[in-house]
Amino acid sequence: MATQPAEMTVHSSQPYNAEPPRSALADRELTPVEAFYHRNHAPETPRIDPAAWTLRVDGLVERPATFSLGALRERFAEHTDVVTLQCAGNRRSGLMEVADLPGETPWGPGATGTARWTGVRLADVLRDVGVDPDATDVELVGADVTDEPGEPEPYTVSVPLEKALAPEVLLAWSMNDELLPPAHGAPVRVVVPGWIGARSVKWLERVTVRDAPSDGFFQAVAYRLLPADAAPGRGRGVALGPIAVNADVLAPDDGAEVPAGPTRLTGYALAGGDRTIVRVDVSTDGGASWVQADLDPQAGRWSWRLWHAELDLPVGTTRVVARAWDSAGGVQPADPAELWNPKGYVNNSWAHVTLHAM
Ligand SMILES: Nc1nc2c(c(=O)[nH]1)N[C@H]1C(S)=C(S)[C@@H](COP(=O)(O)O)O[C@H]1N2
Ligand SMILES: [Mo]
Repeated sequence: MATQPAEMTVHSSQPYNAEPPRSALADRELTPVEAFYHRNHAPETPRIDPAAWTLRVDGLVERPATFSLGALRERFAEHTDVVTLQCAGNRRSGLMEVADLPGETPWGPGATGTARWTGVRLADVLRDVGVDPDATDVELVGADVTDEPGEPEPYTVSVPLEKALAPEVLLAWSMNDELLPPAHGAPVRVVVPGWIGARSVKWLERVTVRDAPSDGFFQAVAYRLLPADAAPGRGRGVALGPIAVNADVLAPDDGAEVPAGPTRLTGYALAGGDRTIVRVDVSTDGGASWVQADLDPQAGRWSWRLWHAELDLPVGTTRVVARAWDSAGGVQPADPAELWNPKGYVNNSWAHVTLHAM
């Protein structure tokens, strides 16, 4: 059944940056492609002929190789997994309420989504070409050229070899059982489960095995966590990798008017790296007391965990907050002011919506 296109909030058109409203994500294991956020750094979406596309695999490997899409599909076993992507800038607007972040996209709650991805394992491709013993990192290069570094540069990042060899990392050509759309990286994108969206390179063209992280702008300068008083610069701060435990309320919407009395609240929680979500707490008194939400089973090992809770809302305005706990006992911090950083990443402070009950 065709889904109605969601009302996306468009933050910019070139590059195209857009996010769905909470309601388009609520109560769905899979986010429809039409409602999946778009996060781009180049003004133009590459349009690549899948029949002409090739993937170059080189660097510290025994047998550098070039694969066509057909060769990838013939040579390596196909794998499908449900995986949540989340931009490191998701919920940045909450940090902007603490202090301004000039030039950064003011993402709300929607720079995240979950899809079923099909492709081959990056690990299988790397084993096929033979990785040198002194390799440590795998650079991933997209076809899109961005001006953000000051001079034109293809979108380039890297992941440590250990993650690149993990079975969950896919080179995917399909999203929710359809061919990957051009906007989401056709013909082939990387999917790096548990890691910030920036590492899941779209329009993949080249994989280079190295003995150091990529020098690409989006590895060496952007997507790095800086102390609050530091200025961004090459090699400064820490390159973000695994996602930090996060959660949000997806329904009712922030600012919604609802009938007083029992109200069903739903949302998602996502643990980063190889952690899992073990608990979600909800509070209507600013965190003085908490009730535990019910957790749905996960659609996949690397997908978000949907949760729901029934609250008894009194007439008037209630601010509802929620926080998730992961399997290492990690929990979301209360206050975005504790987290504010000069590029505005990783706002995983308590989720909140304000509801008006009548
Ligand atoms: N080639 C390329 N890959 C990219 C990007 C990009 O700008 N160019 N953006 C990254 C970021 S920051 C995120 S959060 C995800 C977004 O994927 P989506 O647009 O399919 O949601 O793609 C990542 N891969
Ligand atoms: Mo991102």
